[in-house]
Amino acid sequence: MNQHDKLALPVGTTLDRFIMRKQEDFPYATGELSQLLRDIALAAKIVNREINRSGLIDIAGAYGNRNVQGEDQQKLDVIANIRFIRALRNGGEVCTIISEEDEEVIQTGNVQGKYIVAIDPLDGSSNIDVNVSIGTIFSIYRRVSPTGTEGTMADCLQTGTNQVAAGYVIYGSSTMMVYTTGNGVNGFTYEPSLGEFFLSHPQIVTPQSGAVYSVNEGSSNSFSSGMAAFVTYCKEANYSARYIGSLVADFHRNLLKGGIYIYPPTSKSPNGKLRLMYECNPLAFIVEQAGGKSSNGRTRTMELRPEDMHARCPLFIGSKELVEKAEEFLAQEEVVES
Ligand code: P6P
Repeated sequence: MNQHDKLALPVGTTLDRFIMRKQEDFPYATGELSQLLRDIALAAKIVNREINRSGLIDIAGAYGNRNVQGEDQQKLDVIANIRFIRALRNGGEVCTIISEEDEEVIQTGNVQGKYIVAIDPLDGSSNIDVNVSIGTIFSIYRRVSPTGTEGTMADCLQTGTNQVAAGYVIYGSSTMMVYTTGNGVNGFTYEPSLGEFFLSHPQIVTPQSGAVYSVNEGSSNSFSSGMAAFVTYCKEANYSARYIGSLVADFHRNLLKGGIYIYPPTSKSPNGKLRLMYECNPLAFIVEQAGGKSSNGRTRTMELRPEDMHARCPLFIGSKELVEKAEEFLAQEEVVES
């Protein structure tokens, strides 16, 4: 353990200083991942400003296009996508990007870049016009192909266990960036007047259990018997139902207070609605680093093999005991139905 580990960095440390000090914990670190994290934070500051102004200038509302998901693209979706791609391209560390807003991979031209980024630039964007918290979710992988060439599909379709970093930005009552590089989870709160993120939630550990379940019960007619049984269990245990309809907001609350978020298979979304590469895997990395659990109801999220960049998967994520309880109910349905 070097001297830095002994000195847990104090609340109020800037994100820049935190990244630099943590890099010193890795003697062979060359600073590229540190720079990449800074690039993401810079784009987040710019997007934060656009979001905060969106009510005042005409950039809220639908863009008139539909993204690869067939969802109405909101103007801020497009702006956020442009901002993050530009920051990652200009930063030079990323060779290829997977974005929820783009059907094809984005080659940045940085053929010497060692990293791949999978990103949902603005998740929950349907909530923009009603001033509900929204978020950015990102995963970072090291490329497996040699530098000097464009990133390949093999670089992009890695399992979540290969992530070198993951994080999210929540644009809420305050804006926060929460991320992990595999050594715990830390949260930084943005001070707009200073233009800085400051360490506010060091070494986040999620409660092993909780009394909150987050699922859209409007889809309950198409829940499996095991899923329906788990929801009944939660009601009989007098848990609170909390569903904001914005993944990052629901996840963040449950991470700090305990609880489970579920997007199960439904008749409308037989594989669930959420995307493995830039929604489920990054949050799974974070929750595991915070002592929680994430699966598709049976298999650990980060071990799911991505069939394509925009593959969907069911998501059961949050406090370890609640995820395991939900998995028990699903396992029982297999026994009953087999
Ligand atoms: P539903 C937002 O579109 C999103 O991707 C997540 O942020 C959110 O949790 C989920 O979809 C809401 O989906 O089908 O419950 O409206």
